[in-house]
Amino acid sequence: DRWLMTQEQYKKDDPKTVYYMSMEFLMGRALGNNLINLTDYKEVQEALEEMGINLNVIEDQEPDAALGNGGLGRLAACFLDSLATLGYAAYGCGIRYHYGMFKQKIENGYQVETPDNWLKEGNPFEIRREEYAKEVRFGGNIRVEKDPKTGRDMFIQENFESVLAIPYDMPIVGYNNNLVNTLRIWDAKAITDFHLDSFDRGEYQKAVEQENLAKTIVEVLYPNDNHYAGKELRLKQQYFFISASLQEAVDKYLRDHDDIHKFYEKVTIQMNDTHPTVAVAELMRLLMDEHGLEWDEAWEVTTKTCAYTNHTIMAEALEKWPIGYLKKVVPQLVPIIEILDDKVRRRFSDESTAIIDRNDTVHMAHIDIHYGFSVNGVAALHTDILKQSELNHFYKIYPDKFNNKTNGITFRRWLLHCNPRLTALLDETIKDEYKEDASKLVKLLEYKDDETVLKRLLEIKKENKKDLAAYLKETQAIEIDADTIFDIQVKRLHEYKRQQLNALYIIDKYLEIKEGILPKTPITAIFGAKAAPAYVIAKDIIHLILCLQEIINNDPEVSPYLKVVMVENYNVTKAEKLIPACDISEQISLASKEASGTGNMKFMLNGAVTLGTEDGANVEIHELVGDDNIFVFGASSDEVIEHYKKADYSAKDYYKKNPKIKAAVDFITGKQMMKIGCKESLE
Ligand code: 26Q
Repeated sequence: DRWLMTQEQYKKDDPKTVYYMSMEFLMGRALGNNLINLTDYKEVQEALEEMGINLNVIEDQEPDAALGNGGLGRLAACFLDSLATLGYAAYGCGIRYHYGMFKQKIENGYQVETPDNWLKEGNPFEIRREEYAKEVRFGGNIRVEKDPKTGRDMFIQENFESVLAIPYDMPIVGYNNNLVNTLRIWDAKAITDFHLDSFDRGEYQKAVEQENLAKTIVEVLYPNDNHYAGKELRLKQQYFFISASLQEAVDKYLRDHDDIHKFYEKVTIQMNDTHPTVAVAELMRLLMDEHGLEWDEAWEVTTKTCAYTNHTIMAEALEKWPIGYLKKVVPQLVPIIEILDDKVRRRFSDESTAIIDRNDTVHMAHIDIHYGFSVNGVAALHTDILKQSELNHFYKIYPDKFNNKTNGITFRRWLLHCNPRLTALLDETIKDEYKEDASKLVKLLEYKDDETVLKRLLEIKKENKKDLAAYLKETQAIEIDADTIFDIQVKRLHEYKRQQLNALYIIDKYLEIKEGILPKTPITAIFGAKAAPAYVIAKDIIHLILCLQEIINNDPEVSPYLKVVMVENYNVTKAEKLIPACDISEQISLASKEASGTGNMKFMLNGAVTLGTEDGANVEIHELVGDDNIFVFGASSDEVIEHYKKADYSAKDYYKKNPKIKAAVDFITGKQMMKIGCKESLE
């Protein structure tokens, strides 16, 4: 009822609508979060309790909706919660992958990937909307014809394959405001039923191919995080959900408005990284071919509608497509992209801002920057780096387009739902404004010398740690002690995030303990991380951590003081259990590389101290929480960038000069590791 009411209200009020376009929405579970946002969690919990049913047990039946890799996908999910809570008319638009992020098993010291069949038992949190189905066309060739009336060139797509895009809507419940927005994810269905109506041979073949295309297109999420893989199927996925979403955005606008020239007054298309960039060309195409606008008119509407968020400066993550791929998959966009390139080249001679480069490769970020009205980074430092180095050429041309939007997290999932004990204490002390307005948390400072509140905080942390210990015992048969320091690094495995640095620290501690130098308080080092299946070094680092777990936990001299735990299959639900139980939050990326980070915020909110570098949003967290709560080390981003420029950093020199570093590195290839079958490639 609230969902329908919200949509009717939007229809009446006619506010501007934002379409958040994202290849990923890492939603996690819906049940507990929806109850929290409806402010019905406690009541339902108590009612079930009276019936002898534990709500947690019911929650545990729900699989995570893991339609994302990591930070970028989880950010999209947090934004949907916040947009609904703040009363914005917003849609999330994405893909209904039949298989989400792979499940990670640990077998004999290695990561093994298994498929995530999350829809196996049905999904009660979605409604199929057959009535909004859209046709999406792929491939074929383009015939140019003069329109006899206008004399304009018309681009006609022939010999294409079609897929029917069918939307499924999931409710996004706002917190305590009776509003419900929509996440619309598209599934694919073949248009022709080849059993019935395709008798002649050519048609039959085509029908089979279309059936196959529909099946493969939404089959699985690409499991790469912060790494570009130029796969044709990925491009098909991108065009599939973008074309369907834009067709619906335009149709919806025209149901209530008659002047398509003013589309931008009521619609913003926000692109989550460059993955949805075909939207720029597709919107141009729809406006010209389907709605009769001239090039200049379509251009004006498009450039006032589209906006782009950048999430990385790393070269290996920048999306570039050979024009040949685009000709094969989306030939209808190629003439448009060529004109977009031509216009840029006429205005700016600088090769570095071209859309199609000399090797006939299309730079997706360049399309977004030239043809969108906004380019934002995701933390102050990251935006500065974009402006001053990575995208400096563009910043000089379009200084006003660049802006910062430091990432954030929803307090509903990352505090109210995952940490009911801390929530209760906050409710008792600072009441509940902070649930909708994070800045109200500062009120807690009034209690900074209040012994009873401080004691409660310690007790809450201890209880959460006991819960985590019980959970790890039950799920992985690992025993840890809640009286030790829980030192946690959970995030995707990536060299720049430096789990290997944490591993070296653990080896150093191990060697110290062996020499009789004991830590004041015993340490439990906890990791959780998935490696992209083809990322060999990342998999080696997981193997290293698992070998350390084996050696250290089974060494009776060391294990009373140090233990290592690799949590299997780290995901949103496990994050909700780990984060409230953390003492030390590891945020140790090589400065300049982590655009923002969002785990850093979740841990800080739940009362862990941070050990981190001056990277991403750590910088802003540092300014807010001060030196008592975040312990900063390592090179600054300026220093790192300088080292790259001069190419003057030699890891080997540190290895040679520093005996502790040498001992830790040598341990990795030493006898003990080989004895437990640790593979030699770690060398
Ligand atoms: C690209 C092409 C082909 C296949 C996959 C991809 C791909 C997929 C996912 C490229 C990048 C990603 C994910 C990037 C990501 O998660 N970036 C993170 O975004 C967070 C939210 O802004 C930041 O907090 C992190 O710092 C940033 O690493």
